[in-house]
Amino acid sequence: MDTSNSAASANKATLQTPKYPNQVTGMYILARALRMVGITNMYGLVGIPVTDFAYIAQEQGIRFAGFHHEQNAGMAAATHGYLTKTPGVLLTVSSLGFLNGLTATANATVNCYPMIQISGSSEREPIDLGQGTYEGLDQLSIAKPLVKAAYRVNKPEDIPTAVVRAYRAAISGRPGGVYLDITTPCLGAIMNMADAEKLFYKPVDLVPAMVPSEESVKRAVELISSAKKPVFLIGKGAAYAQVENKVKQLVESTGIPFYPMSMAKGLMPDNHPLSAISCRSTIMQQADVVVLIGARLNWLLSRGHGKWNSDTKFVQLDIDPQEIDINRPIAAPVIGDLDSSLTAILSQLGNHKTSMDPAWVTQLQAETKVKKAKLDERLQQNASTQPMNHWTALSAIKPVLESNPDVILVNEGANTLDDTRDAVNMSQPRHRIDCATWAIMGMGMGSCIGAAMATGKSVVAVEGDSAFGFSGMEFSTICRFKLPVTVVIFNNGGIYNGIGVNMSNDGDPAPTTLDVNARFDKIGDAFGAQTYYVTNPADLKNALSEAIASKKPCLIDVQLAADSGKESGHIGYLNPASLQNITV
Ligand code: ADP
Ligand code: TZD
Ligand code: MG
Repeated sequence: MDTSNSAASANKATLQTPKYPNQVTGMYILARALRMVGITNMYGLVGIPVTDFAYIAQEQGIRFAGFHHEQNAGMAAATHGYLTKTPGVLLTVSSLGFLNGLTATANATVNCYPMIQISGSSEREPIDLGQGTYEGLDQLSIAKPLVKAAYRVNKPEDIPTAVVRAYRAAISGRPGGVYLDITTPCLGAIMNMADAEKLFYKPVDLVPAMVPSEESVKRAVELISSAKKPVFLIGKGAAYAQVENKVKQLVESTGIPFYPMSMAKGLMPDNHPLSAISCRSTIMQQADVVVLIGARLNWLLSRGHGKWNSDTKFVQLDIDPQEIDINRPIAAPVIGDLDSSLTAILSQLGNHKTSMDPAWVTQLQAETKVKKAKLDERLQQNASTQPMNHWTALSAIKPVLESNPDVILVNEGANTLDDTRDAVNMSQPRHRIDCATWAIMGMGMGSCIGAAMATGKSVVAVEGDSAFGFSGMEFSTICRFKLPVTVVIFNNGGIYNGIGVNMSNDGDPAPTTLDVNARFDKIGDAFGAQTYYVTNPADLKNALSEAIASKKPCLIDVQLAADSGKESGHIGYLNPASLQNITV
């Protein structure tokens, strides 16, 4: 007899035929409240005190994805939020489970992704008195500085209000991570069902439009119209806001070139005639007016300094007034949601003539042509190198991904990130998800799962071997949920590469060294996936095409040379300089 199965069905029966039909718990109220605001998915890892809640949520129609580690579940929730414009939900247990998940909630906050982390917490009194209770931790205080908003719920009557507040906080204004702390006594508290029913309500206008002032729009339109060398600089805020149609109209009606940040690639096709994606330095040095559309002038844009021309004037379209003037004076801030701001700008621009110098566009187009030829040559030159390097592998991957534009690309690593971003053209909005603002590793498998579940689309992850290690165990989750996800691992045997030299000669691996002979494909075998181990570009191309077409979990271990890749990829200059001779 299969005892585990009968135990599972007995458990289910108990849940579906409550012992006390007229009474409900805080757990039930929480599941219902989440459904009332439209939550359909939850990502997490259960245990005391949230196991039964996850079962009840499933029963209430919320798809629950159970993970091996909370950080990965949190990355999935954050990606779900980014792709759907509704908060992704993460469920964690108390203490370490909460802390593991909080890393992802903090990362979501930094990236402006809407998500809600719901964590069970121990009863208050022994925590407040430091009496050593089970998984006791003052979670609310720890979460507060790292998230957009944090609330604790002590009474079941307060749950619906708390859920609506968390939802509004995650999504309104600049999106971010919200923490909802629900105590064990609250989850287990019993209420009369009729009284509980009265608590639920459908909130009105959950995502209110925020319309910019007429004056700010006028100022921006005048500046754009007066520019000789203008550029639209598009960030992931625009991808999140789903304003691709308005951006297209803006670019095409004015003829002004655009430059996308990494996750805004594809909002306008990278190979559009007005794409200036290869002309970053020229834009920084020569553009006279740059219009930031849902992009921050943060470290990814040298904080407005470095190569930037000190005379460049900025227009900035953002929802957050506190984003203005933080690194450079902003000549024309337009504060509002992007949809409203772009609508207003488009309607006024029609009445203005632009002053753009036509030579500006031809100059950028000529530079784009030269840069494209250089990239093609680089791919060509490396196309048959043995053992493969990053560019050999990308010469095989690029045509496959570009001919499957509807596949979502997840990408992390150092060289694996930089080279894939530069090599693979995107042509659809929100089809590139990467390490983003904090440049963190560990978003890979969670983002694949969140992207596949939120959209139903196929996903390909291109992962460095180090990057994959942060969340690799979740390949098992991809398999359990039978998701159409292909994970491609670039194995060069280390962080940046596999040739680091240990300066003590004690026989231990160097700090950046992993294992160039590791067979990652066998991890896929363990979970029943289709797997491939490839050592040449022809096999890689076939494997990737077959894997995408299968719409099943697949893992491709790509053997690279240990000396492929340089320290920190493109951002080695951020390292403090050492006076010693170090081989990485
Ligand atoms: P990137 O990394 O692509 O440059 P950032 O994450 O730095 O993008 O910037 C995104 C910006 O978009 C943030 O400043 C955020 O406040 C803004 N933003 C997010 N959603 C909206 C929206 N709906 N309307 C206007 N601005 C938004
Ligand atoms: N830890 C976390 C959470 N984020 C980080 N960014 C790092 C450590 C440091 N780091 C990078 O910035 S890139 C990287 C690490 C560990 C991995 C690079 O190696 P890889 O890719 O194998 O993923 P390449 O192709 O070998 O460069
Ligand atoms: Mg590596």
